[in-house]
Amino acid sequence: MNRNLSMELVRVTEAAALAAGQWMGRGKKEEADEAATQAMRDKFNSIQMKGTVVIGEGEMDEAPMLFIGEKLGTGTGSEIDIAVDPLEGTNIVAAGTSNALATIAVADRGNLLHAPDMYMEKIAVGPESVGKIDINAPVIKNLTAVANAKNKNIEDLVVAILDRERHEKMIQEIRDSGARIKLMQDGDVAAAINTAFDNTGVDIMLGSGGAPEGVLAATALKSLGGEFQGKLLPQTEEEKNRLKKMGILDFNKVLLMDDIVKGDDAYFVATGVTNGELLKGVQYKGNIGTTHSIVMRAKTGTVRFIEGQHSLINKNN
Ligand code: VTB
Ligand code: MG
Ligand code: MG
Repeated sequence: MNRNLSMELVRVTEAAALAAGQWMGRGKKEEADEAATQAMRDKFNSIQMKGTVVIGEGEMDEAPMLFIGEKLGTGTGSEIDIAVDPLEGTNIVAAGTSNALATIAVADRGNLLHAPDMYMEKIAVGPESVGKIDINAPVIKNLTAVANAKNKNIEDLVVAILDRERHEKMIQEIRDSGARIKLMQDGDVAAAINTAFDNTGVDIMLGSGGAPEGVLAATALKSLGGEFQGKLLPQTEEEKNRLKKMGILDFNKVLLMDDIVKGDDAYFVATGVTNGELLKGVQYKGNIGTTHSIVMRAKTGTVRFIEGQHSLINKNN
């Protein structure tokens, strides 16, 4: 892939964030999602590439979502795999809370996990804890390992986990270990990335969330030198059949970072929609929209923070 692709990709998430940010706090998550999706699709289609969505939200008939199998780009240039979440955190935007992102990951064709939109069990950590975690190990073991790796007491750790009933047991185990918790309403992509930045105050992310979000987080952590492990969690026979159709037969397989993102020619890009620990949300003033994005490439490990000022009247921005 051409390294200049990174700027093209930032335009895509910036456009989605600028569109979705208008819906902050209006209680309308579907409208926010649709605005992000449309903007993303439009911008993607102006990039010279042969892109295919391999994991995202929705399948074929669920328009206007960017569906799995959808072709994006001008149809000329390199063949690439795309993972998308035009608006990661629709409820976040509807409520105006923290950590909503417009986000995408791309890699050479065949290199991103192709899976249905279902739940995935996840564990994510930053660079210091690489090689110390195991998604199948008890919570206490992972937390002890991360505390040791980071030269912290277990009581000093902050574990990010989605506030869901399905996590009741895990939350109790975290509390029993003595570690502290950041319960999230949504936004596990941001939480996973946060583990790689000390100043965000998140040491590890645990629990299950969306599989597309898992692929996005894994690509980011590959670029950041962290670690991500996942396990797909089909809930029904129908979901198992969808997995089989996509060629995934061993449902219990631990998906290591290289199983989710093969090789290292991959990009992760996100633009903040609402304020988060790492990225600010979109700010509007008159005809100007200001965005904050992060762009990374696994191959080089370069991480760029990009602030954009966009004219909201010039439609060609
Ligand atoms: C998580 C969360 C996302 O979906 O992946 C979640 O991080 C998983 O689904 O922001 P449930 O809401 O059913 O737990 C989101 O909330 C939305 O994509
Ligand atoms: Mg979404
Ligand atoms: Mg999402």
